[in-house]
Amino acid sequence: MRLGDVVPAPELVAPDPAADFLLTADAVIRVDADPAARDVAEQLAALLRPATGYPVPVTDSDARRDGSLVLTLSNATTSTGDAGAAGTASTAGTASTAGTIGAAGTIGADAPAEARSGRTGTAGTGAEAAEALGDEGYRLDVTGTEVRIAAATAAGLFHGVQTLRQLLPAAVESATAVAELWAVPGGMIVDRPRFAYRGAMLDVARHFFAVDDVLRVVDHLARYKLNHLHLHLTDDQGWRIAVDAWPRLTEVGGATEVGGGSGGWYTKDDYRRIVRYAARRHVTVVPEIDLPGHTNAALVAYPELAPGKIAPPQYTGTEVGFSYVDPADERTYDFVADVVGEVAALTPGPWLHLGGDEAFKVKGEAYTGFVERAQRIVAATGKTVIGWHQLAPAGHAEGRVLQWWGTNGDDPATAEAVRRGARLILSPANHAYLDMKYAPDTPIGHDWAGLTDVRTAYDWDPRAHLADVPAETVLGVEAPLWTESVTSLAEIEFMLFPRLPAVAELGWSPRATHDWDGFRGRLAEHGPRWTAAGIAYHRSPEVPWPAEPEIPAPRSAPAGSADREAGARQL
Ligand code: TNX
Repeated sequence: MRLGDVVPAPELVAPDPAADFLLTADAVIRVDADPAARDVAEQLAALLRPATGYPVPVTDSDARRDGSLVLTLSNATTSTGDAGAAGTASTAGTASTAGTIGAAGTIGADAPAEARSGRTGTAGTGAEAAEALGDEGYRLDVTGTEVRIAAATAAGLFHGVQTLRQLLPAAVESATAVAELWAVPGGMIVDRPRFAYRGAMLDVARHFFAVDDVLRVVDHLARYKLNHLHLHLTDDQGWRIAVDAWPRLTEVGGATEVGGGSGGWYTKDDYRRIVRYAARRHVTVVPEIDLPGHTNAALVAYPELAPGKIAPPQYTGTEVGFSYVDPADERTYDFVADVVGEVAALTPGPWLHLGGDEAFKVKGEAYTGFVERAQRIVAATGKTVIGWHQLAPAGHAEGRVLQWWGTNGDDPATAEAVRRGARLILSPANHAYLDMKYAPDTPIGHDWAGLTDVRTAYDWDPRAHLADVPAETVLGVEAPLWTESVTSLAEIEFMLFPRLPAVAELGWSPRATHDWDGFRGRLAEHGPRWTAAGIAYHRSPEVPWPAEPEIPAPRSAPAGSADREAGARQL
């Protein structure tokens, strides 16, 4: 591994080839006495133990004991390598150069403007450094004697751990112990995100996915420093979240899915489990209740919400745009208030997504009037509204965010909503929709927005994508996975990998690092990691994957893996 071979590309990389670190059986993690930091340390230990077979105890940083891995919230910079010294190592030649670090440890004037804006101060000293690292940044120092991750927050430490994970050999992803030299390339990384909102969406409505599948998707997000999981919880084909005041939503509305399967739904405890698991990984859950369209499952359960009060038939097909809750009936707003209220109460994050897309039969003022009322209902719960960009014509609500999913990059209604105060999440369907096929022969997926190979997923700029909107109104990016044709975890992973890391890099890395050739080279090294982690990915021909298998044999090799064993030292 080289120090810069990280996805998403770090902001600043200063390799020191003389300072490689070797993780050995006596490794100890020392961490500050802060519960959230301690939890990150425990997660690092849990990551290292299976593959290394080492005990990797976690201790307090004030314990009188050497620790080879150090996680620290305070004292962000009294680390082994001071930034000045490390800064003399040129970043030129690393794949992910985002500017250089000056001799005094300041982020150099040649760093990209966006990397510096609002981030004065140095990467090298005391409180200023912590401030420079922000809410999610971290600094990683690797020397011959220790690995030190410093950050202002536990989230920053967590992201630093994900970087360290990628700097270890691919075999670190193995669930069983393997013989390997656990070397980490020496030097320093200072890193922080370009955008505050970096997400992926999973549609659990078209096909239902069990809690454990969702947790694994959270792991995938966390690996690539994505910090939001948007769950599309309701649609024509199924209602997936329990609402106490309206129990038939799940009992009746949860029993269907595309293709006629038996569907499923999350109890409140299931949902809490997802939220908790995500929070530990510094991922915020964004629940979506899609209104007023995409509501057939709710109408089957409660015909009183349907126009004409007549229950429609269950729907397990894949058409869109035909269903809607009756915007002219007061009962509809009781329903919205109950559902939004219960979902908001279950959700610690600040967002609540109202959908709003493809409500073709609710037109003009009926639509904007419904949305404005629904926005007020959300605001009353203390949450901030997100909606698909179709919400644009409705009046502004404090803080609201529109999620752009168009394909032409030009929408006067959205630009006007931004002028009235809306902010944006970018999910252009022709780049960021992970349900699009990679190529004509991709066995699952759609092609209505075109084919999306890895380069297409990677080659766009969220800040410059939409016409007539100021760059600073872009909160970030999200990669949605709609699941009309996606039926299993393996299929989810096939669509996510390798494109999810491409979108993650757009969300995290400074624009100055953007380089297709550099990206695909770095990405290629992740193939063996995914294999070791049991992730079935799409071997896109655009990426120079190393030959598989690359992973040393497990301690007890499964039958038929004799060729894997060859060359691997058995423990
Ligand atoms: C459009 S994108 C939809 C979804 C479909 C998707 C399929 C959006 C907000 N609505 O209902 O699942 O296309 O790609």
